[in-house]
Amino acid sequence: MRSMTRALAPQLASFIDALPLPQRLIAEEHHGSLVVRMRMGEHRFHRDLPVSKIWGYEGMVPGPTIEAERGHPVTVEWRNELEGPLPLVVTKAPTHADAQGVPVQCVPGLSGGTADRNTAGLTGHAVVHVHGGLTPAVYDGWAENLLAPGQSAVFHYPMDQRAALLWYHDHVMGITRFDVYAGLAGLWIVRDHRERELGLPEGPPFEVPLLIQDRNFDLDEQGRLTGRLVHKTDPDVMEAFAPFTVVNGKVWPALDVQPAIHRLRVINASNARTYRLVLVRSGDPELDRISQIGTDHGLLRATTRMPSDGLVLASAERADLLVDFSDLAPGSELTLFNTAKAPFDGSPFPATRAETAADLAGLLPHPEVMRFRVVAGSSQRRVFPAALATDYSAPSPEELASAKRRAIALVERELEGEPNMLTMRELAPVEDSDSTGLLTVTHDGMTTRYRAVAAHFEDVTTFFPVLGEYEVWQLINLTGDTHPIHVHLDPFQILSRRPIRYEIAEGGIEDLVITAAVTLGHDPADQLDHAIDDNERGLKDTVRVNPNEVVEIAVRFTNYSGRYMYHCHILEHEDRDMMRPFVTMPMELMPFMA
Ligand SMILES: [Cu+2]
Repeated sequence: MRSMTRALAPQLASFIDALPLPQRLIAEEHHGSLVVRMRMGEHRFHRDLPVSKIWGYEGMVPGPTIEAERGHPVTVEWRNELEGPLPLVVTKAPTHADAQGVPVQCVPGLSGGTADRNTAGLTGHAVVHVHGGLTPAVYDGWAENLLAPGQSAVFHYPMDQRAALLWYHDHVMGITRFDVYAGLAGLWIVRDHRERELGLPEGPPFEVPLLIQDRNFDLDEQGRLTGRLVHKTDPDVMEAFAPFTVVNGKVWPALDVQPAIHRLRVINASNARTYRLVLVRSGDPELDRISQIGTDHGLLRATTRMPSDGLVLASAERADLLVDFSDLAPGSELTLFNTAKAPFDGSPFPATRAETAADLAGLLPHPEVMRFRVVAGSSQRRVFPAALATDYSAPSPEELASAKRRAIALVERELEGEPNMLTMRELAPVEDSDSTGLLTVTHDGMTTRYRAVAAHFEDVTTFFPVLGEYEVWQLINLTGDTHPIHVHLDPFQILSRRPIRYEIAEGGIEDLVITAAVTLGHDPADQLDHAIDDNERGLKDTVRVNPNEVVEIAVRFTNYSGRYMYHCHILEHEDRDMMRPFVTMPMELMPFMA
């Protein structure tokens, strides 16, 4: 393994390009009425790369940042003006590693793969979802309600929700991973009175959005990078993990900062890669410089410190950070590193070793993310209140006691001649003790028996949450990967994260037959602590479910009835059936449901 932990020489210089700030599209300046076109564009991901063809909102990567005010509805006419074909090469390399033993996902180029023909023919069907939006079902971007090139749709967003960093991205059934990878993603910021009361930085230069993605590019005959986007998988790994980290559309950029507190609005907008971010100065981690004030759906109740290993963000998770540069002299440099190997399984990695986190076997050839350079400016030190949000509380024991409980197993199905398929099973408790093909969950000597009642997206809907009522959803991970599970519509709160042991019978994961025994309790060989981080004690819409773990979340849908989706936000999983519908209903209609 010695050769596997070496770093690869980067083919692009790091910290050269200035961090771009996405164009702001402030809804109030347009009376709440916006037009956003999806267009083919040309984008330069790095000074030394040729231009890449992309599909982007307004032809840009990322798209414009839409900024809205709480309580002021926004209307967007989404115009699909995409021109095909899909501007990236999709390939599955024939081997997991190249002749030198380097995993093919750590290097550019097709690695012997051929261009996939079906994706090469895609002409640009699209549907827009505002992730984190409390959006009526008809405007939520149902994955099958597509706009063909030349078509458009007007979506109404009530914006009756607290301030938060949301994002909008493509959500087409089966090809979200390609459309988002091609560039169809942008930020959406909701602002409100409470944030202004706290005096938080708003807009440049002290509020800086960081949209983090990983991208790969093709090579020409001479081995030079061409700029053409490459989505590469291999026989062992069905997710695309790319070697180049891109922030706001630039590979390994740098940002000049004044000696002051900066508010970083961070989102992991990668297809599959999880990041564990560590800020390093002169070789040492400086996580104390950072405090976290918000998560997916906005402000936490109180400022929290970074977890000791660094800030973990799986696909679609967000963090609102205050970073204090006020004591630093001009010329100081701080570098953000990623220490999470891929596929991520929750394994710890000490922040002190962040600079040497490169790990080829862990598909992390270059841990660099970006750099901050302190420049001259009047040093500003401000103290923000420690108490932040006052508008939410944990569900009460009474509310939880009467809550409807639902169970979902995250499973891995072996397929002939293909990587395993990661997917989900909705479970229903059974009384009949003679049945076989069940999943059992044993806790304190009590065993609950479940059968799988839905496996695929198109299987019958089994979740009908009642508006206004709490439900407890139990996510049971029977796979070796961490899955970021995202629920559309209202945010949820994490109730518990507990270790499990489990045994799956030989061939025990079939469509609607799961033969497995789960026991609550810690396996001695399991190194994870299965704790809820302080920064997860807020309003979330995406939660990491680690291996050997069951996570319980309290969900409560409020205002909108209709058909929505929940899914793994690893786009390669979502696209291959790790996604299911649910239908929210007002209480008074429940007696009429068949
Ligand atoms: Cu997943």
